[in-house]
Amino acid sequence: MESKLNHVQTKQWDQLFVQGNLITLDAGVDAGWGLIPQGALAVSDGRIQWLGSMSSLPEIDPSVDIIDLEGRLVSPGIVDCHTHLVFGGSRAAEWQQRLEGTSYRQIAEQGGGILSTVRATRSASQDALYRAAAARLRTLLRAGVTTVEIKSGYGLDLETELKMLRVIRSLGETSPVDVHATFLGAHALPDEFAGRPDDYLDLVCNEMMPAAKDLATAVDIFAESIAFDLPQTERVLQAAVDLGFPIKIHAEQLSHMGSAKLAAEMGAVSADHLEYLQRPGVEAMARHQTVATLLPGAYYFLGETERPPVEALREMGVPIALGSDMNPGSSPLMNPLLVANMGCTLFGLTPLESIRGVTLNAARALGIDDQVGSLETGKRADVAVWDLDSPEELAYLIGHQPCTAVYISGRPVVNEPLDGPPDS
Ligand code: DI6
Ligand code: FE
Repeated sequence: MESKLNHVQTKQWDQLFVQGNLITLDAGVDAGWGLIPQGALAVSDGRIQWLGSMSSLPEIDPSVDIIDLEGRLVSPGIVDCHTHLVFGGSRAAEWQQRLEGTSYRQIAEQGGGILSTVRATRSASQDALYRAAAARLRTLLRAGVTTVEIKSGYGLDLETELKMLRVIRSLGETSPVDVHATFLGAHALPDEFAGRPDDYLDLVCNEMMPAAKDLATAVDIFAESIAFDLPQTERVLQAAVDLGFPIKIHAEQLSHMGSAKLAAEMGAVSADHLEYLQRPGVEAMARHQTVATLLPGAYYFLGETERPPVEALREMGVPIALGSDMNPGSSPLMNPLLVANMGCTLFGLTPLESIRGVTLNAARALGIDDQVGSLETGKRADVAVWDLDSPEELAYLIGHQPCTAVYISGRPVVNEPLDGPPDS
């Protein structure tokens, strides 16, 4: 170890972060937080070149840009691996209807729900969609999010699905956040195809999906009694596989259909929601190492009472990720630490499982865990700095915003001055 360190050319480092309490989440170190108290982290070309304790730091070339973390907690940047943050309109009125007793399912069956957001998204300009989504993305960034997945699925026609995907591409170009687009044309059956789901899926598979090839990096489907059934799900996922897309699925959210098992067997990178997941689905996901992406915001906001089978997932070794599911209908949630808190309080995850869920396992749900999600040499220097004392506090405090700085590829993208004592 020592001799290797001595060979490090310090002057090749662009930046050196010093005096941070690092949570590496490096699975190779231990199965825990991978804590490095009083740690340092060196970056070149946007990648982590070295990390370790201050006491093992090699001699520092004076040309290195030094960032003093002043003893703060430092984690990998947060990865939000499941959002629908591009959409038109609002569903606040529908939420009030739900508070008065109408169910999410009833609203959907009356032509509201996803279809009401489809109408608003179709009539919104690309620019208006972009501006509304950019504001939401900024909220996530300030809260420590460095990578985000965003789904289409509120267009449900070729033109609007592509409009959404172009908005997602623009967000990736203009925001420092690393943005991953997922095509979700099979989110609901649009009005004009009422009673003709197979005709709609012809359009999804034969026209929309090939057209989305340059704009999206994965394909998702809402498999549910109010959306698409099992044979329809298989058809859409097979078309995606044939086009070379990684596949994801909204599975077992409101009822059990066996869709998580199907998707796992078809090689899905993740199956998401999973409140009604049963044992055979867990087993298939374990066998295929499909990531279980749990979305406690939707569980909370819909007043769901069926909990995903966390104990079975844990026992069988299924990797568990957490996402915000940020969307106007079932989870208008833009706070990743609250997602982690809900993972603990609502689903029974440990704070470590929750934080791993919004970092390393979320990266895995996007197939990019070789790039981001933990602090390890060779990975992108995506780093969040927190004004907190211990790692558990990341998932403990509710509604506080302790993120003081965010770096993406080593570049400072958020830098909040700490509130010090008043000047005397
Ligand atoms: N499940 C969800 O939670 C979101 N989509 C889905 O398939 C909700 C979408 C919405 O209600 O607008
Ligand atoms: Fe969703």
